[in-house]
Amino acid sequence: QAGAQDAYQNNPNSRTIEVLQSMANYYDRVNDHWRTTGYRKAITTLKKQATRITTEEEAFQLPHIGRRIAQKIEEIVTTNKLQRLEYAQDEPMDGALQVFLRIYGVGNKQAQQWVSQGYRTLEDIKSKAKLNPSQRVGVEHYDDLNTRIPRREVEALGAFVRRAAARIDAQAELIIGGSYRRGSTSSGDIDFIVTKLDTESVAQLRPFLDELVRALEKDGFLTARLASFHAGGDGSKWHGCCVLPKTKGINDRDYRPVWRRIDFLLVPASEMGGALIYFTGNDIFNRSMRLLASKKGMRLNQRGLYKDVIRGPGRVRVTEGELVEGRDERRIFDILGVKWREPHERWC
Ligand code: DCP
Ligand code: MG
Ligand code: MN
Repeated sequence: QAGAQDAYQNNPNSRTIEVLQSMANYYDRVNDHWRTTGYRKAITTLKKQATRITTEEEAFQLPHIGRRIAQKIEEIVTTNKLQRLEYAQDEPMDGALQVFLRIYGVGNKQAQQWVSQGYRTLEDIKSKAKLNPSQRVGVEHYDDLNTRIPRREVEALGAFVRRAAARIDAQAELIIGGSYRRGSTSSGDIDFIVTKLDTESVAQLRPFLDELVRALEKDGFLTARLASFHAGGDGSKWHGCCVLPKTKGINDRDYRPVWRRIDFLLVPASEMGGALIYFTGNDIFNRSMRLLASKKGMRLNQRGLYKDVIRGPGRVRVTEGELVEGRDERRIFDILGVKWREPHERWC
């Protein structure tokens, strides 16, 4: 997907990786996070191999590859396919479930409920299911919102937003994070990190965001506001949809408005380092950094790195700890004792 990640095309295990990726995608669609992560880690390991891995035993020796995935690797090499994947793709019930799970704002429980109510197609959902406003947007713009955004369009969307931002407050700074910052050739959405010099709280940034959103809605650029999947709003996140107007060299041939997902994340300057790490991802890289911090008696979250965190039984946190570093991304790596990794190296 991303620049550095394309290297596997020339990898001796590229076919195996491709099939395992389909399995990971399948488990991702059915929200099986555990198996999705297992497959993604195995893929990361395989991408690093210089030789072709052909047997279960060979595969099992490698890091992050367990017995079951090792068996599947041998099956792929021997038969050029994977029985389990073909079952997954054949299950018609599952087909509907997978379609529903890709609607914005729809989780496993909701999707399964619709399947058990006898709904099978998006048309069924559109005409018969009870939808909240976010899910309604998700259904109406299903194809657009499930299409990845080419990097050049992410840049054009970014330029549009920056121009509007500069008219409101020349001091405001907007950084595109997420997969774009990791160098991906395409992104699922556009993630804006919004900050300003000398800010120490989200509240100091909120008026700017409110004004920016109003201006972009007036321009017809922002087309919908979406409820956050994960509740617990401190007002630091804004989710919605946007449409790039006709722009030369980007979408001017046979123009039609294409709906894209856009996120704004408000980050005070004092927390920029923690936020940059978190919102650059990817999610698995973040998980490993957090785990590392916790092993060193520290805690890493999207606001910074904390020390003297006291944990009780089951690693449950007893105290918040003291902030060690929030502002500087590099220093957080340093204090954790890990070598600095450029954003494009952070996909595992
Ligand atoms: N993130 C995370 N854990 C999650 C969700 C997000 O650590 N469960 C972090 C890492 C992500 C970043 O937030 O890189 C942005 O989230 P996105 O869902 O937008 O993911 P990406 O930008 O990485 O990928 P995509 O191209 O699909 O948007
Ligand atoms: Mg993203
Ligand atoms: Mn996002």
